[in-house]
Amino acid sequence: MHDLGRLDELPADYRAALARAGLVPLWPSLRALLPPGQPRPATRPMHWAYEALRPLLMQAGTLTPIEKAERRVLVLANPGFGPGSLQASAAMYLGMQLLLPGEWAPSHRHTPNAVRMVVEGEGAYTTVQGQRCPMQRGDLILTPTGLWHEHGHDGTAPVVWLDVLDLPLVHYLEASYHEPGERQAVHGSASGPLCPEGLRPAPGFQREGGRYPLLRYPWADARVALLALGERRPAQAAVQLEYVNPATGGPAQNILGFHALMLRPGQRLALPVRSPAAVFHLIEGTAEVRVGETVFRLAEADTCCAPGFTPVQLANRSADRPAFFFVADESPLHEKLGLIETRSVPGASSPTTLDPA
Ligand code: GTQ
Repeated sequence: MHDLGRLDELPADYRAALARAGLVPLWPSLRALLPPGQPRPATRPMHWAYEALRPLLMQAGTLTPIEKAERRVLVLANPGFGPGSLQASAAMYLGMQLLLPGEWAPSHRHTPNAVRMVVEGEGAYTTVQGQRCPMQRGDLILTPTGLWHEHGHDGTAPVVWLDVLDLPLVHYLEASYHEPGERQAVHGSASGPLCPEGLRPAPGFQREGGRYPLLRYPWADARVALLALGERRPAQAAVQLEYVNPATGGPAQNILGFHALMLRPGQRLALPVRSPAAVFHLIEGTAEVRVGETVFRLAEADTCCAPGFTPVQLANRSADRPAFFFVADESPLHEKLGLIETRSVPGASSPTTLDPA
């Protein structure tokens, strides 16, 4: 492929005239905008060890009272987006949030969708649109776009959770804002799954706020389901559950997708190369995550991210215990935009898939 003309090859007076007219020549930027063969993601493979992050988060607990923070969060910032980055990938924001006993993170609602993956501690809860969602380790709690939410803590030790939001995308679209609210009246508890597998609420009998009938996905249930799936399908490599919206059968939220994945003892799993970026959070066990040429060793509560179009391999470093991951990715967004791509792993012989249909 031949080189295209550069900006500095153009006469200075011509460049100045273009700038005055609000015009920019395309050709110096064409290859960066449309690189050959595949995108050049800004997202870098990154690993955030909980052991390193935790003391800094606890320090934030003494440095900044909740009233001065509203949400006491350290953002897992991907340096690929420059210093001061507030994103993990193009569409995903990750933050570790700390709530101390007795603290209160006041009610608000906003346009970005959020989920919480509970990392440590007992006794906290999120109230979503009047539904009280207890927070236990590994639970997934949804706060979809536009729903009121606030966090409280009746326990005795710090509670930490991982926030996953589509904030970078919504902000890029100039659609991000929030509204502060009053403390919510609680009129229900989202303490268990609404329906067993194969059943879903019939229209007219849905809980209030029927677009999102399920707001809390308890880890205890997901873990049991993964173990059962692994046992019943011994030949299946990827033992994986998707968090879905029982009202639609589709992804739990519109923009980001969420899965729970189990690696059998000693298992190594090569994931298909896909267009969306992905985040891997180790709920339980000990694991290795290989992202392209980069290898991360994950301990419990560690988080890492992988750009799209990059081979990812997961491995369980334990020979006798399963490992459990929470996976977040941008696949619902790519599906909706018609951009989703799955490619063969390099070295494999099957052809590149450009059209998932
Ligand atoms: O808990 O509502 O990490 O509004 C970032 C923005 C958490 C929250 C974040 C938020 C929240």
